[in-house]
Amino acid sequence: MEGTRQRVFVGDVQGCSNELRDLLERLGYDPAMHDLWFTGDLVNRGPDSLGVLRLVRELGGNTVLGNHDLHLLRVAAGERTTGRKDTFQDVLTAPDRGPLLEWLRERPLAQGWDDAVLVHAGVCPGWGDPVAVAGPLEQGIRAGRIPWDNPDLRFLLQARHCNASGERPADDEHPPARFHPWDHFYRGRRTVVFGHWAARGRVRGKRVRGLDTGCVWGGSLTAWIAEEDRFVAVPARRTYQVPQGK
Ligand SMILES: [Mn+2]
Repeated sequence: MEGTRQRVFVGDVQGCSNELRDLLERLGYDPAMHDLWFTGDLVNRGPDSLGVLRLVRELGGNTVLGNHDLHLLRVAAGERTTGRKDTFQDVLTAPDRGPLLEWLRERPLAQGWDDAVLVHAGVCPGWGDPVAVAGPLEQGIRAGRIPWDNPDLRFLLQARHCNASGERPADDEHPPARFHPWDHFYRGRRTVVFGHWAARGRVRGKRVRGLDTGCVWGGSLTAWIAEEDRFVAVPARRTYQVPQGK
């Protein structure tokens, strides 16, 4: 593949800047050769949300928004207060808070290529093109009106299980039998790259690649190189959070 640019997709970093550096070194990351994309949730729960945002921008990386990224934007806008487990205070008090949050606010919710689609959590069974679904939601976010209660936004950001109609269970950890992981119903042509589901871990399905391997929970940080259909991972240096529901 020499001479061909490669897309490198990285799973949920959640403030694990050291592991991100480890992974980039393992990949031999080269901006002249690689397009760097993230599955979202760059921030929160981990030790260095600020460092991750700065690093991703310096590297010329890009991301779709995750639920934690949007939570940060809502807190910064005064729409929400921080929770006990939030660890992004470093971003809120940083001297470069303005440009970092502005950059984050302008990230897409879905990004498409001829052969792939990147979202944070999932693609709903009823959707045609997830990028078209995301468009108006992105416009709202950029205009400072985060449509938090919009079911399409919730699906993009938070879905794990759903039924054939795209409805999500009340309890995503112990769903009734008619509910399955959302990709069970996925019939699209393009490969969906996603994160958000650390408990499920790495997924290699038919036209689906899941990359959240729970680095912040002491798992690993995983990348998928699209042009080689190859996973690369580095272990977490330590367990930053003990799982007890997110
Ligand atoms: Mn998430």
